[in-house]
Amino acid sequence: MNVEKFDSPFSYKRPTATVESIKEAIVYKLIFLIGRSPQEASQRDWLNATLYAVRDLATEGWITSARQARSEETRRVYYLSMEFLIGRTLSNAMMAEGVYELAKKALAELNVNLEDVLEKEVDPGLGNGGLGRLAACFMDSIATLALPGVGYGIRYEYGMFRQEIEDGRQVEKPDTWLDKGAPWEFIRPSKRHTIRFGGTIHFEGKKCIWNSADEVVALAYDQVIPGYANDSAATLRLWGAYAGDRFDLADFNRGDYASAVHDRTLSKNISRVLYPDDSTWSGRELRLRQEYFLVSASLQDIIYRHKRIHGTIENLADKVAIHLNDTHPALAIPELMVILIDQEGYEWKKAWDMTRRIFSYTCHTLMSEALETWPVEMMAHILPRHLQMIFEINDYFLEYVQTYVTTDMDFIRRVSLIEEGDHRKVRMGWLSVVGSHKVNGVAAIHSDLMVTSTFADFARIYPERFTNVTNGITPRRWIGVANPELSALFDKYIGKEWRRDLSQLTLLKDKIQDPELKKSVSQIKYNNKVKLANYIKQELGVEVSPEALFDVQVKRIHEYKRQILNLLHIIARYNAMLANPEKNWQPRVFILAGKAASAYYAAKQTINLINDVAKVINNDERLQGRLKLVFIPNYSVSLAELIIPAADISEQISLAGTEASGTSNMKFALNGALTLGTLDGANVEILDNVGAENIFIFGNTVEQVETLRRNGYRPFDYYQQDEQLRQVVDQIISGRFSPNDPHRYHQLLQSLQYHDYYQAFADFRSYVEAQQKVDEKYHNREAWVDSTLQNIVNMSYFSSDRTILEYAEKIWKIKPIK
Ligand code: 26W
Repeated sequence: MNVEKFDSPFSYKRPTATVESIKEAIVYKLIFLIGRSPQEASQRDWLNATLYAVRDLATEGWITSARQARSEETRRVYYLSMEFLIGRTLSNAMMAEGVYELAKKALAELNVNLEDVLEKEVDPGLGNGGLGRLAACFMDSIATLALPGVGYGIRYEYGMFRQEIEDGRQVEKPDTWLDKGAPWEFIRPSKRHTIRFGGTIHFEGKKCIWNSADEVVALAYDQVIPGYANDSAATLRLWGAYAGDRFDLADFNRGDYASAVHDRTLSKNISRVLYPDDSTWSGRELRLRQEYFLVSASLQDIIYRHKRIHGTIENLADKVAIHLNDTHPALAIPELMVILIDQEGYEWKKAWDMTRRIFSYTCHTLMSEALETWPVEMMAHILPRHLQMIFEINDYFLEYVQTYVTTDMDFIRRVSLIEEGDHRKVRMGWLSVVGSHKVNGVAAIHSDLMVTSTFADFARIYPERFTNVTNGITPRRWIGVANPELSALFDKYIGKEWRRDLSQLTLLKDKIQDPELKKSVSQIKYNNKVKLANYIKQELGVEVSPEALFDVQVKRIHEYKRQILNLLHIIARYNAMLANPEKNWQPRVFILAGKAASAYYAAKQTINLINDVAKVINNDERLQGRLKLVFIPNYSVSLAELIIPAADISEQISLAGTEASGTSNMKFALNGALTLGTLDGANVEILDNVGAENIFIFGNTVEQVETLRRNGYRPFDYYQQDEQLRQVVDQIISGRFSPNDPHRYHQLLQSLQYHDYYQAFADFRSYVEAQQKVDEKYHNREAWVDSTLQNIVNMSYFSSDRTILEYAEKIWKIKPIK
């Protein structure tokens, strides 16, 4: 961009990208912002100084692109999400600004090693899993495509817990990510909004008056999301609960110190933790308050900004698209209605038309039990006006259904926004569908199943509303940052454009038989395995050989993802190796990582079992090191960046019909791992893209799963008929892996044997057979590397740039900033 950056008549020192100026900038930041001399600076000081210097480079483009977007008065998207798993920012930002090598040299001249410094950066865990990481990939693509978009989320003081393993068991420790400061953020003291809760409502004529009972202030913390090499950036605005005005000086002066800060503590609790424990009423109430906190602050912000640009909200629906990342921010729908009607004086029907034009919603699950509901009683207490509005929306909607669709009372009961019963509940999924003009699933199979299962009734009412947008991942982070050697190889063969346009990977197809290329690809995989092996040795004291096949399953621990199926096979393999030690066994390292929700007993037991089995296997000398099992604690974005590029096999073994999409499956394949998976989520599309010879598919299909369920799934039959399976199950039950506590896994195994909803035993045989095929293929290393390359070159479709362009065109109707 060569235009004048700031047209007003003032001058300032523009940061430039040369080794000398970066070096100067870093030292300047170190001395004047951090207050340290280069002689005394710690690694963290250098990290922060570098971060500030690089942030400067991104900031100018950020300010100018924001100004440009305002001046164009174009339609914008606001992405509302309770989770953003951004990961570390510095490497990615240096690459976006094109200064990675320069900064490395600059630091080297200061006797500082960039890689060491990068390891010091905290990785904020402001999310759980796929949904949060997807939001982060989307922000990266929005910035890189220069689309007018803002992400809104919550600045949790404690993110996802830090997972420690003690005696094989998960222990949750607070994640104090803010202790080290948050150099990447800009606090916006002037951007604050008051969020109201509780109280009562009454009507004055037709007008509803809400007298709230308490208030919390939301304060904005902005983060620049630099676009890749485009001098542009997007904004991620996170809200923190602010309690500055909640300090009671009178109490304090009286010596009542506890009362003086009591209110402060209460209001700050709102943004204290991600996922308050949902096993208690007060924990769930806090979560509801958080969701409203995000929604109310963001909508006030959106409307304030809109009025400042346009001077009216008459054209709000033309200029604003608001996207709901799952149902968590669904309160935005009644919130906008309340603003339009109670504050702006709009007539109901007109407000509703505007609302529906503005909102769109992505569903990230198929399991109906995962769809959020809120007790009517709780909502009445915390958000009485919104509950009233939801009733009004429901009346309007049900009347429409009765007039135009059906008068079948059963149907009406099913689609009502209120679930009837002793404890009435508000159905947030239904509210999101009714209040949006588009609803999408996140992979082809998921979107198909949505309209035939969870949302079948709604697909009948609004067939044109449902659509698919298959998830994607950003190549900047998942190759650029995570796999520098593979990036350099791509650069050498096809140039640098793949970072901005992943379809460039198809250029590699012509070169796929080049022996030099094949050699490099397998050498790079090996090098990445060495790095991971070193980490495992250092952190866990377990020796693993990079010559072995690395078989990896990293994701939240959940029954539907079936880590237990993985484990059943590992034990079966262990038994087979002991029974036949002379056989030419393919050495394997099984690697698992992931967190279990703190109140999820079965998931925590699974972690315990993995570690118990690991202890036995890793210490059994009869195996001669040919089988290893490691559980890497505290899975996070930065660990994913280390683990994924080192994988040979990517385990995607959820029960068909349960994993909405999965996104790590895409990251693995793009980094050259072969998928071992069921026909579930995005695995199906990965199969379509890479071809059946380059993927290992096993297990029952969605149809077979349903048939089995309909006819009564009897896991015990599989147990009886499959000798290998029976041996494994008997061993676990008899305490083979937990000799000091032989009954430890009774309950876990009982449910697998008698009423496993996720049908692990049913897929066991076909999984074991697929694993044998993996061994055979790995034996022929040539063929393996060919398949690796086929995976890499066929991943273009899974770029989040493609995903975001689909959202922009089909759903948000937005265009890039000029
Ligand atoms: C109601 C509370 C709640 C909050 C978060 C329930 C469930 C969640 C999950 C952690 C949401 C999640 O991460 N879903 C994942 O979203 C990814 C992005 O679309 C998909 O690829 C995964 O299949 C899906 O599990």
